[in-house]
Amino acid sequence: MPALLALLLVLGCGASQTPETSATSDSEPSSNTSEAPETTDGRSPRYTTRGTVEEIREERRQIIVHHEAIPGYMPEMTMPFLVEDLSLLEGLATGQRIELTFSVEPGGRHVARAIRRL
Ligand SMILES: [Cu+2]
Repeated sequence: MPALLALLLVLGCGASQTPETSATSDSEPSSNTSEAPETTDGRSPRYTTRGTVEEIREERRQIIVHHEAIPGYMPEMTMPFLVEDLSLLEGLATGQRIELTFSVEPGGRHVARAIRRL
């Protein structure tokens, strides 16, 4: 059930694009050009939003966050973010309010880059 829920959440995300059918590595994850995203290294777009920690899945390097609307990118929703750096999870618990910075990687993966407790 949780796995299915997560899948549905991923599919419901604003930047959804099927990785398997769009395997061209240098194509943009979405054609949304209404608002230029903040970038730090000229590669992956980054966004910062606020939200609430819904679930922490350290063993899957995943955190489920209910985030606020991100103008020009995504509406308010609950969705998973990949956590490559597990130290970002230190001190976090379900229900914690956070400010989250994430990047959008090729294939539409959303990777947490910074998490600040509010
Ligand atoms: Cu989202």
